[in-house]
Amino acid sequence: MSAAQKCRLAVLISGRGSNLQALLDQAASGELPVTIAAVISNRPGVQGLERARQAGVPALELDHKNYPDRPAFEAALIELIDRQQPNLVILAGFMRVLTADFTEHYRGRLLNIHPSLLPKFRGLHTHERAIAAGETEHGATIHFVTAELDGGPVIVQARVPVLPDDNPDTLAARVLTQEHRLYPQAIRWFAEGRLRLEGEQVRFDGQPLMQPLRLEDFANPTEARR
Ligand code: NHR
Ligand code: GAR
Repeated sequence: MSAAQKCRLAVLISGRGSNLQALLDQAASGELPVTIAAVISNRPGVQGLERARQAGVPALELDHKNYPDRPAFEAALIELIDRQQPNLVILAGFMRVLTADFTEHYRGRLLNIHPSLLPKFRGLHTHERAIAAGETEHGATIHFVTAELDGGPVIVQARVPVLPDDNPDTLAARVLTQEHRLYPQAIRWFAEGRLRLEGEQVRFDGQPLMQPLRLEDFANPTEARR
């Protein structure tokens, strides 16, 4: 990728696509120096595909139910993704576990957003579990994807308080607002060449990252940007 050539993204989704929308909006406004080459959903007819079409981005369906097993689905998925020639592959609410063959193929150029402060609460139903555990703080994490589910090297996190009256939906909404700022920031760093994976080590501006970056150390308050 030369400076003149924008980072090409393939975005993988399974549903609503609100994180995708944040990327589409920032790519359109020029805030995010990327080209969204395609959006791919393993579930047909989801809202995220419509969001892509509205933005003039190719919206592709690859229904996992049409394949006999995970490896067969993933072989087709790899072929479809590679045809888009992306520099970076983004999981944005993508809900299928990926095999090591897939994660190795895209090692160092595959990111996920997970709705918890990893390593806490890997897997599903994170908001419900954070409340049940009595956490006072929760959030979202961007990490490089490896074969270990939600276990790849962490890049950056956004934190929110858990309030006494929260239920999983109110907490999820608070986290989601931060997700929409968190993913564009991490992708911008990757597109600018500031972020890379070296072995198991994340490097940011050439330095090994000893702990996750914190979004609040970078992002301006929304008010200040207006
Ligand atoms: N694959 C690997 N190898 N590593 C990761 O870190 C991955 C991954 C695939 C998806 C996203 C993830 C999350 O952030 C993700 C990270 C789906 C499941 C799951 O159990 C778990 C974690 C994540 C996504 N999916 C069920 C399955 O059988 C299906 C659930 C459904 O369809 O509703 O694949 O949380
Ligand atoms: C987001 O909260 C994302 O962090 C989470 O699903 C939601 C997708 O919302 N991802 C996972 O739970 C991955 N297993 P969106 O489709 O509106 O972006």
